[in-house]
Amino acid sequence: MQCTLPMMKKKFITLSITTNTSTMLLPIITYPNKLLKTVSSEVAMFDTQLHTFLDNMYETMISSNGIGLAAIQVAMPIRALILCIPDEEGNQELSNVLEIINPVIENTIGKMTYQEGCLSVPGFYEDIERYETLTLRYHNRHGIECTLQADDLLSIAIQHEMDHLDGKLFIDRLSYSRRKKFEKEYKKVLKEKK
Ligand code: QAP
Ligand code: CO
Repeated sequence: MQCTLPMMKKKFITLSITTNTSTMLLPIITYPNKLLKTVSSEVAMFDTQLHTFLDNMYETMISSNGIGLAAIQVAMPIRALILCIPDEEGNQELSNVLEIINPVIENTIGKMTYQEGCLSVPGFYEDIERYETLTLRYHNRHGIECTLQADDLLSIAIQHEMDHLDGKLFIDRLSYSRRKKFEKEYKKVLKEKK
């Protein structure tokens, strides 16, 4: 008994440190914050600092009920994004998380329309046309070069998040009249929130 008490104490401290560092939520920037217009820079260092940041992005995305998040949405202007497309049961498995760094679209096939939303434009959803299928080259968190073929929702989500890396939002792709309608409705909602 005299021996187990200090051991238990040590275990408790170690666990609490791990929990604290893995659940750091980052504030999500929302429209019309000008930071969302930033053209993000390429990632050069695939170090622990990047890994911690990606872990925090994941926690932030899941806790906000998102399926995708770009680094600039949490005020970090680097070309990094994460995605977690829900499975048939709507579960977002940790094993399905994609961390995409410095992505480049290599090839595209077809077009499709999907009703998109964005954590930085909460409460608004609009039909946007995107490529149906794409081939993507990117780096993973360790700096390893990867290739991926995506279609349907994953393809759309990749294009949506890649737009963020160039300072573009899905509402920037609306026609003039639909954008005007959006601005009017969004202003009204912002006023009501105050
Ligand atoms: C981007 O969007 C996306 O308005 C990810 O109140 C969207 O995770 C890719 C969200 C559609 C492909 C298709 C939005 C959560 C989440 C909201 C999101 C909201 C709560 C958006
Ligand atoms: Co978005």
